[in-house]
Amino acid sequence: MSYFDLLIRNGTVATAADTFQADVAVKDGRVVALGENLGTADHEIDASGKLVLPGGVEGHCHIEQISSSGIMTADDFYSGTVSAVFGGTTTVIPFAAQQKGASLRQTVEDYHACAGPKAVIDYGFHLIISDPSDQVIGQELPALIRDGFTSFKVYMTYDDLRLDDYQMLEVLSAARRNGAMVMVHAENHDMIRWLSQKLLDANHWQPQYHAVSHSRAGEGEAAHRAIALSRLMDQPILVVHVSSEEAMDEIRLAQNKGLKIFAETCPQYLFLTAEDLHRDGMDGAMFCCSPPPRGAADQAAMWRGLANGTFSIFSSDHAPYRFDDSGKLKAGPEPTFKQIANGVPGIELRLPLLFSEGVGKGRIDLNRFVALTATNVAKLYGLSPRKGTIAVGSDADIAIWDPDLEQTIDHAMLHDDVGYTPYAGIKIKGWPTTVLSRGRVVVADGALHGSRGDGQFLARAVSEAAAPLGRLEPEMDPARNFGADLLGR
Ligand code: DUC
Ligand code: ZN
Ligand code: ZN
Repeated sequence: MSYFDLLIRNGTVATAADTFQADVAVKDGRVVALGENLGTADHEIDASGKLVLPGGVEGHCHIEQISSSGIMTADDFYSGTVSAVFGGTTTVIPFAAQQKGASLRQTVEDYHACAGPKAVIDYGFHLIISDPSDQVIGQELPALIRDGFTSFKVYMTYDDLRLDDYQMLEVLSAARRNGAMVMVHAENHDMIRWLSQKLLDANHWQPQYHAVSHSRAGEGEAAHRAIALSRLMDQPILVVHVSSEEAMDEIRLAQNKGLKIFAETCPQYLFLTAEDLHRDGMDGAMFCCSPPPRGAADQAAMWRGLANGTFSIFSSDHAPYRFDDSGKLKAGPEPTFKQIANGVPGIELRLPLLFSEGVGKGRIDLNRFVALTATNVAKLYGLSPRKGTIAVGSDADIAIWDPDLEQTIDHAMLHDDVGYTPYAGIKIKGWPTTVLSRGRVVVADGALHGSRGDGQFLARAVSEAAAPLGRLEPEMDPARNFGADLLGR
């Protein structure tokens, strides 16, 4: 019997900070040593010629979630986490989504019951708040934040989810009082509503008009407004799934002023365009997501933002709906663009796509890749340093990559239950061939070794990133507004 349970030998280790040659020793599910000549272990993996990277942390995915219009995602917690781990992701943070009128606590219990017996890798939950009643804001939310649900998403659009600006301020104020990260879906609701109505009135119902109805101007305006609300409350936000240069510029401007505005973009905004929604028949429905894919200039802007730090994280926004009457075509064989479930799958390809086109083509370096896909996600959402890095004491969540493996994407190589991939036909180089979760091999050479229920729930800490700047607007500063303490903290 050796002291170590596992040694990963001869690999090139990369973290968000450094790339170096080292063996990695694991005991009781954690990394316990990095170095040379570490001795022997019960189990050894030869990583010669391979990259040894932290397993990805997926900060934005929808699993076993029923949409506000009543459509169930194709993936449950088994297929969703299996698909994730085959693509090098070892932690997922999907949503526990509150339906209007429902208790948040009950919502969380329901998602726990689904995830516990099925998840193959570790998971936490963000909350989606669609009904910020006094009970939710005053009682349920503070208690849930204490229990490790330290981030939540709010929507500025969608009839059944959207909050008005007043409600957004209430949520931001609760986040400030209790310490939580607020994720914002930023699109102008009435611009979408008006454009959609006019398009439908003119009989423009096909999938491509989805992209027309979700304008760049509407995304930019909402990002600007969300930033103003965040500034007034002195409460950081994270703008999710940024698709347009216009929204990105608003975020960059705010960051340049020193505001804590974080942002995320996704594969669909790098690899798809609005042209994909024009495909034959109803095929364009497979590419309908919100915000929609844009154009080449926006794609180039997203790459710039990934490289220059405007975006802290890269997430899939995996929102998988089958291309049949259980999903995209639930409203009938020719639904209007308003009836098509919004979302594209991407949980398995998130890392390989970014690795191939980002690291492989020199747009970002390997350390930035690790930061965007793992380390920063863990930091922003209260999982660091347990997750998202390879360091002594961290969980041994590790993906061993063959950087030279070339493949052409085809849905048959993936493990989700969606039935299609929007990225079919793209040639990629690099794939994680062995993936470990807490030191256990979950994937090796194309085979699954993990089981249902192996994943553990992660109660998350409050992240540093969610802490207010302490830079109050004059109107919110009791010393300058006749003593009124409007923030209550
Ligand atoms: N847009 C969202 O806001 N969520 C899920 C998928 C999508 O397209
Ligand atoms: Zn969203
Ligand atoms: Zn989403």
